[in-house]
Amino acid sequence: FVAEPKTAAIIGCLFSGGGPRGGVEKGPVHIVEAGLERQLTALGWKVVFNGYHKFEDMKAEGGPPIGNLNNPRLVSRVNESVAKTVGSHESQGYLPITLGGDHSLAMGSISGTLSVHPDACVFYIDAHADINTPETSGSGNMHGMPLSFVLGLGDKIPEFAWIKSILKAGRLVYIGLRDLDTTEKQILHDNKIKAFSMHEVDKYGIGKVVEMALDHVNPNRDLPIHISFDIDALDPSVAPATVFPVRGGLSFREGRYICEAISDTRLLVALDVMEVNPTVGDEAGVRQTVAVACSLVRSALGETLAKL
Ligand code: EXY
Ligand code: MN
Ligand code: MN
Ligand code: MN
Repeated sequence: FVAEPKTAAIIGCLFSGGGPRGGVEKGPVHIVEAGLERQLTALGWKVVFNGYHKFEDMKAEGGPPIGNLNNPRLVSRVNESVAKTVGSHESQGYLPITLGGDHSLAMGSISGTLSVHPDACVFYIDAHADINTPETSGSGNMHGMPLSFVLGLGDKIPEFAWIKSILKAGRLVYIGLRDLDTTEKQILHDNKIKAFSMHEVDKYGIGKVVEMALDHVNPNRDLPIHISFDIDALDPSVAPATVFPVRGGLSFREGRYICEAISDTRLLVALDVMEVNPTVGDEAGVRQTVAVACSLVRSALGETLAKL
């Protein structure tokens, strides 16, 4: 299997229902208006962009509470729709770039990838593990839970029965972790999920970490790869405009390196860039964060400025 799509599809998801506050739904507009389409075209890609996904017709209020979940019905419907969009782009051979929006959207984007590539593996780049189940979550915010849903962990909730293709724990790998709930550490341990925290990035260096991550989820370098990149994986000095900054994160180069190395495998089938929140901090910080987000996308799609 070698994924060599020449067409990228931008899926801008104006959604904040999985997080604790708004603003993050404005992320995709900033990223697109910074010139992402033109930048990807300059790299030789055809770019499909059919406007933003606003989910305005999906107001899903009322109904009995589901555990402590915030906006469960809305999050479910939005993600079911995202999964369909991502899956339909991938089945046409396009590379979907899902722009968030809060990271609950990974529930849809990863489900969409698995519907077309059931053997895909996921590189989850984040300061956080986003793997609470509805039972373990203290906040009820679903951007802290997408992976428990795609892995099929936790009690089954009828509302989310549309999630059919389940990711095997051995096909998930993290890079950048540094802020986990105790419950999440237990889940990683119980399910033997491979994670390279910032401690391992410091210890081995990013080159070795990406190689070890690939060896774990993709030993023969023949499985499709989905990258879900939370901008808060990067150090707050690099990407300040996000709601859950955690110091001690990836440098700009480390973030780019992950994307460059995966681009080199020619196995990338889908990319998410999540949690850019243009309402956090000052204008310069927002501009910088948006520019960094665009740079990550370009590097995943083959830009190699740092290579001679
Ligand atoms: N683990 C915490 C929770 O479940 O609420 C915090 C999650 C933050 C998620 C951030 C954006 O990636
Ligand atoms: Mn958030
Ligand atoms: Mn996240
Ligand atoms: Mn995060």
